[in-house]
Amino acid sequence: MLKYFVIFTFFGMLFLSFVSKAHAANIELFDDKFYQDRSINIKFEGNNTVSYPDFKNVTASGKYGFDDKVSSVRWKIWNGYVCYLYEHKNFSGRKYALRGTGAQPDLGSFSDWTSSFKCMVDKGTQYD
Ligand SMILES: [Ca+2]
Repeated sequence: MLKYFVIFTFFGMLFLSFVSKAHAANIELFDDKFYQDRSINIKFEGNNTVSYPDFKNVTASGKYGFDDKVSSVRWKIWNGYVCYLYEHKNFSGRKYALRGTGAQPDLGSFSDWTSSFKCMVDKGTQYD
């Protein structure tokens, strides 16, 4: 009986870890192009999301303040969610959308602009 319990628990844990991985998001924002210099790693899972209303108050690689710094980004976001980099604090101004899995080594005209960040349920590209 114990044997079956152990086997059941093992596969249960395996299933749970698979499900939680499938519903996890991981976003890395870097100070310099090509994923260099200071960075922050943003993670969330389940039905939670994350928001950073003002990058002046964000600590990146141990140093306080990350406003108008982000120049490259790597991301993995599960289906149905979108994350935005915003030009101004409190999620305003121009925005840059992240969906699915991707990497942008050079944000180009959006480089050194990001002042806030938010992830949410994706309502479609018409809101980008
Ligand atoms: Ca800005």
